Amino acid sequence: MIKSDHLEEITLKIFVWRRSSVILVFMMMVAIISVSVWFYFNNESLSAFKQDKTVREIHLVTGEFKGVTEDRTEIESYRWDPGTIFVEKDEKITLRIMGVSGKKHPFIIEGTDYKGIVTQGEETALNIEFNQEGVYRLICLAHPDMNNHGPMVGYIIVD
Ligand SMILES: [Cu+2]
Repeated sequence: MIKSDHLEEITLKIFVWRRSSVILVFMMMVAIISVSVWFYFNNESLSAFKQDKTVREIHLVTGEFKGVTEDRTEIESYRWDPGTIFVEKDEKITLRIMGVSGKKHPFIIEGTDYKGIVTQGEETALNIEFNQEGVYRLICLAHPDMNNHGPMVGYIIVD
């Protein structure tokens, strides 16, 4: 009898221990999941906020200079305005170029893969980022020099 009672007590203890450990494990899992979910959403909102804050917008327009020489020859030159912009190294920039003068301006940023087309009456947006300091030229391929209604060349100073 004594032996059997003792065994019962042990069985009960194991049962109690097991039950409480199951509850403990369950509560820990709930806690871990809650914390993970909180971090997941919190991090996402933080990074979204950070991104919005670090992308700087720079606005340009396409302009046009016109003149008449003494022999009454009309001359003109398309321009990016402003003609020089300053950005930080590794800074995230959105260039927004509004087409005011000239029908189409296909362009490249020399030394990079960045390119696009600015069309009259429309805005062209381009996300750019430079990992090396230097002076980068924004060149309109239709008006690159004075013989082609240019030079339509802008300068991006990365410092
Ligand atoms: Cu052009």
